[in-house]
Amino acid sequence: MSCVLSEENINAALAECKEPGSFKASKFFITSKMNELKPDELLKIFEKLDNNGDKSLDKDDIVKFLQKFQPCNRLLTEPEVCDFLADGDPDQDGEIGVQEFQDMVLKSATK
Ligand SMILES: [Ca+2]
Ligand SMILES: [Ca+2]
Repeated sequence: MSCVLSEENINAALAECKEPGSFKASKFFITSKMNELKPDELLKIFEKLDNNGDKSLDKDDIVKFLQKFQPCNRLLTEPEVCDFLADGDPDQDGEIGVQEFQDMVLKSATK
């Protein structure tokens, strides 16, 4: 992760969602400055988040989202995972594809 995002911005984003229930994907993307990355940089992050390499993020991938930035972080709660999917899965197949992920992150800029 540190190859595309600064440690400082990641830490700021993680600090905002320490408490279970406080994670909001769009807020995380803005604070970490992930929404200012280029699509190919987002692809690198996507590949790290995709545990089983099937080119989509399902609930099992998303629950570990914070741990991909720092292994000591908590898992996301069930409602946080559902919110994440509601934001990033417009075709509602239960998974976030590469294009959906890039759209989700980049549109956070205007919120
Ligand atoms: Ca996956
Ligand atoms: Ca989808």
